[in-house]
Amino acid sequence: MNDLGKLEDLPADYVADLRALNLVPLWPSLRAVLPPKVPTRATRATHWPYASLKPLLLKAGELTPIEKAERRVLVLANPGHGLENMKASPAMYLGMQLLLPGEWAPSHRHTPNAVRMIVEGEGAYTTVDGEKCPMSRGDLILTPTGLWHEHGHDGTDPVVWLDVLDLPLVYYMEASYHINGERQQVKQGSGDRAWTRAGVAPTTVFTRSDKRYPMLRYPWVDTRAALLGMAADQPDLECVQVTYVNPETGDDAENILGFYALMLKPGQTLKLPARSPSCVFHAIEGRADVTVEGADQTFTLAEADTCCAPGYSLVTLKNRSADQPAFIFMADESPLHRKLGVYEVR
Ligand code: GTQ
Repeated sequence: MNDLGKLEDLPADYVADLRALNLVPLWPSLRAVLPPKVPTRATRATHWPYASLKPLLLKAGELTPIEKAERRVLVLANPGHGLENMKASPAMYLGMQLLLPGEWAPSHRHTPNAVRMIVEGEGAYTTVDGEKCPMSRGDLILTPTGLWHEHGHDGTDPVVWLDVLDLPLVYYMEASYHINGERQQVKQGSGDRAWTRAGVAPTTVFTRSDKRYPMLRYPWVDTRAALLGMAADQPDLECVQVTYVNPETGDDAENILGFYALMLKPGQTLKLPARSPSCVFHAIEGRADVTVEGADQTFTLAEADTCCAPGYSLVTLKNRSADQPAFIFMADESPLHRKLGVYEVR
């Protein structure tokens, strides 16, 4: 079964004749592209500690003015994919972006979807599709495919956020491009206010706005309160987790990547099932040990640290604190896997 013919088994002139016609024999590569039972994964379990990354990001602020960078970002690249390919996983790109007081990252739109998870600093904002979204620690702000977005900063201290984009996938599809635009006219109001109270929602016959993304900002205060409420009301609930959704449709907030917030109860150890999509973990509050099956070490995720795990691996999360909850932001490739019909839980 496993002894398929090799390329070297074939006469060199035959292989040359094939190549001249842009033809390739399948059998020497069949096992590589369809390995038995478990996919080959280039994605390596990788940890990006914030404490070591932050000084280098601030240094980028000194070295490169925003006008020369447009977006001042250090990319969290997975060595398994080759650093220059700027992938955290097959479909996920991660970047830590710095904006200094008074700086402006000009308006553009692009085909990849993005979200920002705010890591630290106050006073910055992103204007998305004309809506001004203030940035505070732990907030999640969407910039879905095709929507204009630009970043500004009226505060006094550096602001840092984590960008999560489906850029590697969209680039692979040869569908990645951007368009530069003018400074946006800010419209009144904020989408998230209409959806602040779960259980009451805008009556669609009156409010239909043709917006595919009615909610662009998910304030951390609300997400955190939901997690604490769930944990208090359902003491037996193992996995205290919420999914960031489009409140109008209940679907995932974006089309390709999925976003979640998880609370680890004091002292809790949580085993996540092995699933086909790769996953990213980012500590919003508290510290957690992240053990990825097959990886030979356990990462201690300190506040603002980020790590990733390849698909099809068991991940165990352990809250390092015995008396405080820990809050983890997660991003994964589940919506993509589900849409393609390859989603699996092992
Ligand atoms: O802030 O618009 O990390 O366009 C990469 C590409 C951030 C952004 C990134 C981008 C942005």
